[in-house]
Amino acid sequence: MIFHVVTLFPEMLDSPLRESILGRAVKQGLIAVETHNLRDWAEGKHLSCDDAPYGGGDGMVLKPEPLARAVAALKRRTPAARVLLMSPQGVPFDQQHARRLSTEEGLIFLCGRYAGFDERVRATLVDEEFSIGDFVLTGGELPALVMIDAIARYLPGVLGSADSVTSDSFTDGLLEYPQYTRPPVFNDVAVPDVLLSGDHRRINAWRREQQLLRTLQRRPDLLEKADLSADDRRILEGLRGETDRLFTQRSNN
Ligand code: 9D3
Repeated sequence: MIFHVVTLFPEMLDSPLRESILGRAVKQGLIAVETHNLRDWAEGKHLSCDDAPYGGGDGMVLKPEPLARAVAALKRRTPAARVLLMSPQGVPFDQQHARRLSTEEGLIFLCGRYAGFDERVRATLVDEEFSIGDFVLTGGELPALVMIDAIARYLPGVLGSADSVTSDSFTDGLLEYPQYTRPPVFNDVAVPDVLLSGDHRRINAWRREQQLLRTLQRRPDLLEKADLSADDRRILEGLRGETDRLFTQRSNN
């Protein structure tokens, strides 16, 4: 799969793409990431890519023509590529998007900075618009990198078998269970007995219950979409009852 990133700051992407799992995937030719300077498609003496907004107001707006020339040039290279706009107004990127986009032949990421995009970029050049969450960054480069990272993990050979995508907690929609390694006691906190029992049925049951408890406590919103068995639902009802009783006791004191 080929990722094209169009940006005014192509060097922002360089070093993360050389490291660790992504770096190895690039070396092995499992993915290719090309960064492109938007200024290469700008015109005029100053090669400007932005301009003042019609109607007035602060800030600048990214001009549509350089972006259009960039998309046209990159589609000649990768005709089937989908064009993704990085912006705070986009759909919140999630694990389902990562999995779906991993089946594409190529992706073209358009990154802006504080200057917004001319609306006709959205209307005529872009297939999908993504945000990576409700916080303000200085540009779309890190979001593009985040999406590339999440998408690349799904490509065959990118992950070692130890870190498999199928065992990701987000795959069944629950948070992960607590993990422990040596020593058996650290800062007066002992490893739960069940994990030392060697009884793998009990261990698996405990881990599933911990997943449900954590998700209930930290991310109850995830439970609505989670992939839950009848057993899970029964355990969850028990946990809900327990935490409700605790809460009632505390608020009575
Ligand atoms: C919505 C705020 N805009 C009003 C003028 C200004 C603005 C602030 C920051 C426009 C762009 C940016 C830079 N952010 C991104 O380009 C961006 C982003 C983000 O800030 N948060 C989460 N996801 C993304 S994807 C692209």
